[in-house]
Amino acid sequence: MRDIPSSEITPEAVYLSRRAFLKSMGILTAGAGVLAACGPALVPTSTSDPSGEQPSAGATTDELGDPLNTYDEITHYNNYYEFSTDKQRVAELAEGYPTSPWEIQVGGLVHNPKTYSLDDLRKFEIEERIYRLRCVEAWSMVIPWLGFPLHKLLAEVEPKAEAKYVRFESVYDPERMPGIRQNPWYSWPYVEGLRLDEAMHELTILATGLYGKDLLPQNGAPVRLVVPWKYGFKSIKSIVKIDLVAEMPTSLWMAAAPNEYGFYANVNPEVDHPRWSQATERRIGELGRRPTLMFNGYEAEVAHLYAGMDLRVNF
Ligand SMILES: Nc1nc2c(c(=O)[nH]1)N[C@H]1C(S)=C(S)[C@@H](COP(=O)(O)O)O[C@H]1N2
Ligand SMILES: [Mo]
Repeated sequence: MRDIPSSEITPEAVYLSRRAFLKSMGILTAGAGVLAACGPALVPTSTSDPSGEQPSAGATTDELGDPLNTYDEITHYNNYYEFSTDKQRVAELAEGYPTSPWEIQVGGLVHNPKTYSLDDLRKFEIEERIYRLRCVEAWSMVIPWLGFPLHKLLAEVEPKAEAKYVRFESVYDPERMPGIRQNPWYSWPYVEGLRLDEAMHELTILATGLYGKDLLPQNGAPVRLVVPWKYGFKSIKSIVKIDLVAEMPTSLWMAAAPNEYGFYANVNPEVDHPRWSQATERRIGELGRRPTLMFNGYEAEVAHLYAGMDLRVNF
């Protein structure tokens, strides 16, 4: 999609096919009014949906034709170990978690280190991206995110030539996060990493919302990473720090169990987890199981990043 010229005079056919293409990829700019420059765009207005209404997104399916998960499913079945290891309790424990004001410090091997406020993040053009999220535990959802490509933020800070990886850190707040106190053996704060070319890929986004609304705390408000071709644990929530680094960062999961969770964590039906098969998955809301797709169905877009690599070694 980077190669599509944005010339001033776009013939209608080209425009329509571009729209159709972006739509087929689940990529369309959010409609006017959604996270527009005005209003408290990144500040959640409430932590529950008192009306119980199902909000709507720009499409009802992903590009493969599979339906979106409901807002209730996406906001009430969560992995966020800082709050709880019980997926169905995260929403209540995270309710009211303060996510404004917020700062992300972006630094390390960059020419222009910068601390981003919520107002700074609101200046990026927000797009809707309908992505599959495939957890390493072999369940999955289809989620209509709002966000912007991470490469746009990285371009502003200008990575130095020595920068080879990006390291992300989540907020560490044991006073307000009972899961940190209950699981002290993990190497908090939650840390994740990407190779720089993975971080620069057009599909890699910083998400600020879903279903046309700002993120709720349980989904990683006010801003989290989403890398759709990798297992869900790479999509780190509630980010406070991003560093460009020379060496491969050690993630919380690599530190916890290096034989089970590698750095790459690309969705791969042929490389099983030591304790379970990754060949199939349970789509939340469906009966039975469905086959897991190579790179979670994004093989055409990302396979070139791993050309010549042994994906069993680099799991
Ligand atoms: N900080 C932090 N980020 C996290 C996690 C976590 O426990 N803490 N869990 C990860 C895992 S395992 C998954 S599957 C996704 C779940 O995202 P969701 O709850 O928004 O669906 O978040 C990821 N990001
Ligand atoms: Mo996960």
